[in-house]
Amino acid sequence: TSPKLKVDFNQSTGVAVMHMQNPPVNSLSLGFLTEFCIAVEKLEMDKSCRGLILTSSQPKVFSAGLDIMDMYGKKLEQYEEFWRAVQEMWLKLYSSNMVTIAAINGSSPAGGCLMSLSCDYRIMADNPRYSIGFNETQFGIVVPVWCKEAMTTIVGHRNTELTLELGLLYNPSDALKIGLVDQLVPEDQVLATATKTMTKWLAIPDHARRITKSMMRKPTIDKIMSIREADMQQYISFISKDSTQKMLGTYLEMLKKKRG
Ligand code: CO8
Repeated sequence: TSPKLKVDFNQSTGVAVMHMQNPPVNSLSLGFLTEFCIAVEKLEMDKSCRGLILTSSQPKVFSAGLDIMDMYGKKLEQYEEFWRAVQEMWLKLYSSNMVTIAAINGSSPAGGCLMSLSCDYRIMADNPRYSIGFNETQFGIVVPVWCKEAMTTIVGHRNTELTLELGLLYNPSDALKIGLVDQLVPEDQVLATATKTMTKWLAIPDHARRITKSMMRKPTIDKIMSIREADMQQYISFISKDSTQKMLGTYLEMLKKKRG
């Protein structure tokens, strides 16, 4: 199979640009997540890499979120393996020592939004056709507690409550208003702006920035690590329920019918 990521690492700037390329919509499948975690770990271990820009090489979509096919009609062991990879992706990105910037050049629902929220800074294309947020409850599923925790630290309790309960997706200007993204730029300037922003972040002495990032994020990470197994059990029991599977099946049908 062809690689689902293209990583361009610039030795002279110390910045890696990671292009997600899992057609058609960069869904976070088990295969994608596995490749993603390995790639991030490799960059993390390379002392010369200080910054990571995450973007999409698919038109119009940053990431469609978790791959629903990995959550539908599978065996318990497969649900477990998948969820382990989802937890790992979040932990790796949220706790990264690198400066991480999401260059959101398309729609970014659900898991795509989580990925963006795990970064230090979010720049989104100012195109009203794109949306970002958490639509899970709309099709009958519930985000994990660590997703709620991470979101609360960024947009506060009230915005998180409204978004998660109603399953809201925001257009870029509304996302900016609640602080779900930090900056909007014209579509063709997303990557260039991310690169410029990265230079600003990298001008801060690494050790001071890293210690500060850890100070801000460690309480959330520790909290999540302590409930990791409980979160796994909760996911498996929720996803394998007949009623959940039925709703996912209906949602998948709806997604596929949309084109015809
Ligand atoms: N998983 C699997 N397949 C998908 C997904 C997905 N998340 N999203 C889209 N696809 C498929 C479509 O079914 C379609 O398939 P086909 O070619 O066979 O018809 C193909 O990808 C292309 O999709 P679209 O035609 O819809 O592409 P567009 O460019 O028109 O739209 C969007 C792109 C906006 C990304 C749109 O596809 C969309 O809204 N997708 C659904 C997004 C979504 O609801 N994601 C939620 C995933 S769940 C999640 O991330 C968190 C779960 C929390 C854990 C729960 C614990 C219990």
